[in-house]
Amino acid sequence: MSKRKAPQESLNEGITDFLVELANYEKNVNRAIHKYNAYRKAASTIAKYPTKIRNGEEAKKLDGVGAKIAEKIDEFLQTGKLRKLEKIRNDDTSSSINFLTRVTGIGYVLSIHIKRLHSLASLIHELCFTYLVAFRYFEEFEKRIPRAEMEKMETLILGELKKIDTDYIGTICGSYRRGAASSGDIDILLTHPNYTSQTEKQPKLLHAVVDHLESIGFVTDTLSKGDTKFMGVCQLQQSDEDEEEYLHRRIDIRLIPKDQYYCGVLYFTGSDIFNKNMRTHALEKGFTLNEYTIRPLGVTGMAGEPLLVDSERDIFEYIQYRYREPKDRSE
Ligand code: DCP
Ligand code: MG
Ligand code: MN
Repeated sequence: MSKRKAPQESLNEGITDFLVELANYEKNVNRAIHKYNAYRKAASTIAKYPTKIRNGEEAKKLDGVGAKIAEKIDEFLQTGKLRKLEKIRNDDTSSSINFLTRVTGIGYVLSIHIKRLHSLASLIHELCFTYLVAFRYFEEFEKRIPRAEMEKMETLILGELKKIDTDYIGTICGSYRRGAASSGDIDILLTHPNYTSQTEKQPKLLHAVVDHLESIGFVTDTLSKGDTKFMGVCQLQQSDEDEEEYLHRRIDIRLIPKDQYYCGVLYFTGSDIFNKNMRTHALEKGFTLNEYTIRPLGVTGMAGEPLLVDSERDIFEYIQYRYREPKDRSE
């Protein structure tokens, strides 16, 4: 995987950072997905802008930067901060909602309980436990994971997978696969030739991996564990050459049927903006694409049977989209 750090990347970092923070606030706290998209779009345009932005007026000429965002850019450039953001950061409710949605996946805990009709007592138990784990590692989860540490974890995880069963296929997706210099968490996709959308569910394939990673001390805590998705905490063990101890990191593991694996890999490699653009293009070409399948749309707009997919490239080809390496999928 290529090591990439464009020199101009930090030119307008102050601006893109505050836009991304506002985006996450709108999504997680206000559930305002349109505002989230607007901030993300502006951030992504500005990130690619080759020179240092001097004022809002200059930024407004760019795609996706409107009057309101331009105003915020002016305030930020003139005062070095943003009152709106200061207020959000100081508001306990919003920062804890933000933190909990991002880190613990409580929405996911709720969804498995609703699907399986567990008792209320076990829901309460699980939520409390989730919150406890999240708070225990609050500060560690705020820190990004350097690429070198991600590489170590990739080697360890893929090596352990083969020890359990050589037929497992695993991919570390997310920002790491896109070549990012640092990542917020570890996103692992897992599949096995015995498991397809035509076979029974096979939670054992997921649980065997989680249990094994726990037994070697790599997975330290569980936030939630379903049939196909595990959310938890992991930590690399300190080795003799290492000076300092590694931090606890958020880890997500998803088990995906083999025939849906590459749609999954594509989706979980992102970025979210790239996914959105690719889905829009797919629709224009008469296909519907999601994290599981790609299906042709009939004249009535009804989706047909899933198409055969054996690589990410297949998906690009179906919709006549120029193939892009993961590192070129920021939007
Ligand atoms: N994803 C998406 N839409 C969402 C959430 C996620 O398309 N609303 C996809 C694209 C992401 C991938 O899932 O790249 C993984 O989600 P993460 O939140 O872990 O995002 P990243 O790995 O890209 O960034 P980070 O380094 O912050 O973890
Ligand atoms: Mg990630
Ligand atoms: Mn993730």
